[in-house]
Amino acid sequence: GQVVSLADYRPTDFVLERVDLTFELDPTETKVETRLIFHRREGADPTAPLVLDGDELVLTSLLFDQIEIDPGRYTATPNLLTIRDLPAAEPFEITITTLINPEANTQLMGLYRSNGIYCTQCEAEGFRRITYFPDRPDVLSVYTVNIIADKAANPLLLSNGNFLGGAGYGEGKHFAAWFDPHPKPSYLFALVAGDLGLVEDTFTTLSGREVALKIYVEHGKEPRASYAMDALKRSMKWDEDVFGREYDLDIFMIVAVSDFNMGAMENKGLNVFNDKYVLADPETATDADYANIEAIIAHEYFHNWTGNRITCRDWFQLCLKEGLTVYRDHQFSADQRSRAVKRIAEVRHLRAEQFVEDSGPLAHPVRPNTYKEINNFYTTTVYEKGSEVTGMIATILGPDLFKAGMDLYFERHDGDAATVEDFVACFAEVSKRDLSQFSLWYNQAGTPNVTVSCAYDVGAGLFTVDLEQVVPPTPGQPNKQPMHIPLRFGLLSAAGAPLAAAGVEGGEVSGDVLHLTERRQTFRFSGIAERPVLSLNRGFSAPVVLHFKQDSADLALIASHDSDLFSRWQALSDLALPVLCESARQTGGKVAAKGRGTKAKSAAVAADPAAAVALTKSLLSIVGDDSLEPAFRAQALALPSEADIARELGSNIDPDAIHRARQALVAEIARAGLDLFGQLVEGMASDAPYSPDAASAGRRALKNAALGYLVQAAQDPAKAAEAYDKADNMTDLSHALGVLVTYFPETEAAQAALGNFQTRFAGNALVLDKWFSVQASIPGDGALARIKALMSNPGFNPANPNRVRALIGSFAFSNPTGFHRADGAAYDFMAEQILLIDKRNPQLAARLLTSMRTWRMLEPTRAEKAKAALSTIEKSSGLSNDVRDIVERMLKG
Ligand code: DPP
Ligand code: ZN
Repeated sequence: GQVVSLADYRPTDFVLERVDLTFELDPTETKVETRLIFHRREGADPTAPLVLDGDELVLTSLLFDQIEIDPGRYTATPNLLTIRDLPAAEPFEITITTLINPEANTQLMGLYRSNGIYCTQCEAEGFRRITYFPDRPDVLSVYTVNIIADKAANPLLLSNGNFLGGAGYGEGKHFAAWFDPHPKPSYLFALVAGDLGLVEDTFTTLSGREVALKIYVEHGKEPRASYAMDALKRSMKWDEDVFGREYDLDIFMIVAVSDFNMGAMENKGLNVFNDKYVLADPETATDADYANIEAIIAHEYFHNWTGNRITCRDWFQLCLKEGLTVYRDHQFSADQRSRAVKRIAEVRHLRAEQFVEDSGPLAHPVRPNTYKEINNFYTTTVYEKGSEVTGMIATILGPDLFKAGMDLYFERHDGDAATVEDFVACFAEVSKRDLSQFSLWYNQAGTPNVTVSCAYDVGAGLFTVDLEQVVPPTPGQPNKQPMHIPLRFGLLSAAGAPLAAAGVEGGEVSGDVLHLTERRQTFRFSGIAERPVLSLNRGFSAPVVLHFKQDSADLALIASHDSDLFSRWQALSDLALPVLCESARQTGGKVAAKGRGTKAKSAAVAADPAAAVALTKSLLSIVGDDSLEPAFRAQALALPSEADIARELGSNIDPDAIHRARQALVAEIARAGLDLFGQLVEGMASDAPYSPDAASAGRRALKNAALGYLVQAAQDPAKAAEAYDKADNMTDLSHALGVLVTYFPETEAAQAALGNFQTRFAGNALVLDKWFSVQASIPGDGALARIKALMSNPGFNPANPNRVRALIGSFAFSNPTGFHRADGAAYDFMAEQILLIDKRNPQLAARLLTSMRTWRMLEPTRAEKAKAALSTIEKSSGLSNDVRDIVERMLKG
């Protein structure tokens, strides 16, 4: 693949005035007629040819101003159409006819078929698989779309914008015409045709316009779309209330399809969703599913302003719409649910995914400078770190100036294809702050490490905080400049009360935000009457790794008294991680297969007895504190994950040792908290009918977390089996199944539950994904054989991305001991699977391949085996650009 560079950006030579598309739909031979009206851009080279993108296209006719074009004036390949001798100034019309095969389109990019439904996915470069086109986000145009199709099979014909009209078309066909008045780039084009059920509602906007809301799902699934509809209406209202953004068409449609590479797509007026993020009812969806649906419905809706009205100049600016829109959907969810709990979940996810990406071979800036395959940049760095960067702007400016900056951005750039610079300039302007150092967050990859040390001088009443920041080298960026890092903080007295300083020197401190801008910086707080405990990076105000050796007593104080719930959770985590790491180091690589449990158990506690005791005590007191919301207490009980421990260790990773260390600590806490967990399982239970609201979900989360500990303390599946039998909603049912299957996989109880679940939900693919996923995640060497057996289960369909992610994805991403088995067999299996999947769906293959991005952190034996498997992939012929790009970057250096 070719390297595309940000530095090479230049506008097109031709301006596209309008687009008229006519589709004659056919499963294998769809005819697409595209009429494009262009004029040469003022100042452009008067002899420059028109160069249009294509991808696997077949050109059947080409007209210039309605007349067949002279063959000497153009060159067509499946990937490129070049037309020469075009007018210097006046507008002209190009009419292109292509033939495409939706049924054969297994990449799920462009126009394809999902369960008999025609649908499209055009971001980033799928439109060029439909017709030759200037397929780049800075080419905005208005579209008219005519769809002709067999009426019986496709009663529904949809595209962007407003419905113009429709009629019969002879021979059992009919047609529909749509017009989208809002200029848009081709990646926001959408077409859907087929036979679907409909759920309808309306929303009245702040200016009093009534918008028709339509959600299309497979027939019979309509009742499962009501939560999505509710989430949509709440999203529309919230964007008006919080960002002053009103919807701009008379109709907003969502179509749920079952074969989809991403979560969903924000096409103008016609969102297409992975049905996993639309369909929910208590019997089939978990609390987490409901929360995801709410977040993704909101995310795609919010794109209407951040992405569609204001789009990206080029794909390097992807974070401009994605990071910002993730920030917006996070704020929405925080307002709908518990802000602190939401923040904890976000940070867990950020660390588990983005920090890992940022410290490995795939690290790249939030705004990359180059790419070989743009599909590989829909990453957690662009999305989640992009959101964090937006959040830091809000932290630095404060809510009022942040709002003013957003308002300016919407006003100034509505209708534009904008850049990150345009965005940042709005905030610099309203705040009169120089944000040039801050902009390094967009351009420098790598998670900053901030080392902290404190000193207190009782005589002088002076508290000194030394900070040092180091941004590690990342691919292509060996040397880094210091960043502007906004750290929220507080000082606590020994009793846990806030301590105020009389003054501060050494740098900017505004309100509760300390601005670290130098490589090394010392902040001196004066007038401090007693030794304070520093609570730093409250709310995770900056996405950095703190190296701050606070002793267990200080951490315990923060855990029990901080005014910031996030910090309380973080302190617990900081108490747990050293214990877990030390224990993993001690048992790593030298424990025989027999007797692991006992050795590990003693190791967990022996590693640092004081810390282990402080942790257990703090943890149980938080979990037992009825004044705290149950969802928060459940987060506390979740403990750092195996991936968290691996990241903390950083190198020479032995996933088995990490697993043992974590299990030992779980056992220790289960033993110490036995009575409390018993009480919680009873006390958090409810007889009320299921409701997905945050408070009810929080109670279930705490109950289920406590149940998990209880079952492990007893080393007996009976309580989980009982919970499975009693469950009256999918949250409780799938949790009980998970506990049974994860901890007691070979028992009769686990097998019975698996059998029951499979029978009960036969025919419901989304629920069976949970059945595949839970089995794919069972730890240990037996996992690989289980995966292979499950692949021949009739419910497994390798053509459906959700199924592949549920089985192979869960194995690779969520089963460290199974996937990283010491003999490397799972790496070889994954290499085989990647090569097979790549033939069908390169995007999916490339995404699965990133599961091996941490290979260099593994202990040497595993690392060698992982490298060999990656080399096998690299040497294979016929790799897609997607997989080639990822495997080459992973092996480089
Ligand atoms: N559909 C994806 C998202 O909304 C890409 N735009 O993030
Ligand atoms: Zn998005």
